[in-house]
Amino acid sequence: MKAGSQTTTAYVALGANLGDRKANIAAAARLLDASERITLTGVSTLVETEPLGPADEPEYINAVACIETDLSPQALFEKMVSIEDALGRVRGERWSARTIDLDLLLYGGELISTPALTVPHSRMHLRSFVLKGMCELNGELMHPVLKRSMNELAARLNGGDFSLSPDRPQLISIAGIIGVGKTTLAQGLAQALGCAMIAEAYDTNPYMPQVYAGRKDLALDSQLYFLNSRAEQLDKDKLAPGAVAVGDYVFDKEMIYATRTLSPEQLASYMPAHDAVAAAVAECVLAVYLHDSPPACLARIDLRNRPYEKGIDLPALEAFAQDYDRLFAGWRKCPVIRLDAGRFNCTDAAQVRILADEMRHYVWKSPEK
Ligand code: A4P
Ligand code: MG
Repeated sequence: MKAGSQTTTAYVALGANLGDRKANIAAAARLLDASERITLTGVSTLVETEPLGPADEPEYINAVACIETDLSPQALFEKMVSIEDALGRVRGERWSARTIDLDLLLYGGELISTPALTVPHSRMHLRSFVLKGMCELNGELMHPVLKRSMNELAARLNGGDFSLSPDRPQLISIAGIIGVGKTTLAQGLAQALGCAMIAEAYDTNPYMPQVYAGRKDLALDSQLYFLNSRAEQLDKDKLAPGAVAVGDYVFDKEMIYATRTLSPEQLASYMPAHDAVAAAVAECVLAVYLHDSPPACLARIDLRNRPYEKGIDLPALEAFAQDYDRLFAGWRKCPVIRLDAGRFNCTDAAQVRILADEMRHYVWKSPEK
């Protein structure tokens, strides 16, 4: 590179699932570095990854390269295509197996949207095989559109790789313990996104007041009522593919509540009913885990003053908080946005709108008409 020239830091995703995959990645990095006006400054650890997309594809080796360049984004992209060609890339179907794939992830903080080039890469925030490499190279770097660090974006995926598909209902589920503000947030988000809201049938459960008043013998009826009403609301065949909806609960809370509130005998009767409907329930494409300290949630419960919630105490809320933490520690079904209700005000329309805008990048969006 010419001395004194202004350079930009750019990040390039490297992927290969044909031939000698490691050698192809190494050769691509070498060819980038050997290119005029490009200096390679780092390559992340090579990782072997399951193919995202069509089944029956060979596994990938992925990595991320960091470069300094004074080429324009378009010229850099052309150079990347010529390196793919030099390494024998044969262009077949989209997402078909390839000796090498080079994608431009970031070019400084620039936003580029042309027919040939979208930067930041439009799917990088959904792919752990990209974000892990980014975190190694510069975890604190901000995504210029999402305004979140690479570390934070990677944590949302918990090691998973996701793609957006119009074939699934675009269900966004808000999760968290009683009193944390799920319904308020779901209402605000549905309004900001201009989509349907699915509200838990909380007040209509005829058994709830008695169960809260100590009628343990009715716990199974109450749980089955919730199970059936949730399964009906979230039935995959009823929610339209591609349509966005926000729910104020995550279906998986069923098992948390069943395990905490049912006796072993009741749980044994409950499980077959659960398993019979669970498979027909639409899985969310995005979860929001709203959390707050159990005492703060208890204060909100006191404030709303529902008669049958009087019996809820701190140890019970703490137990549920632990269950939710455990659920999301192992969650791999979809990306999870964690929100601290102590800092995020669910009733602040401006804050909710910003969150809604961020969430649009995690749901499939119909092409502009
Ligand atoms: N394009 C637009 N923006 C960019 C950009 N920032 N970087 C256009 C690169 N290309 C960009 O690319 C398809 C079109 O995207 C081009 O016309 C380009 O102008 P391509 O490289 O010709 O074809 P592709 O790679 O099959 O498609 P695409 O959309 O780049 O697919 P992806 O997103 O790269 O996915 N699973 C694992 N585990 N690891 C992988 O690396 N990669 C893919 C391909 C699928 N599954 C994978 C992996
Ligand atoms: Mg590509």
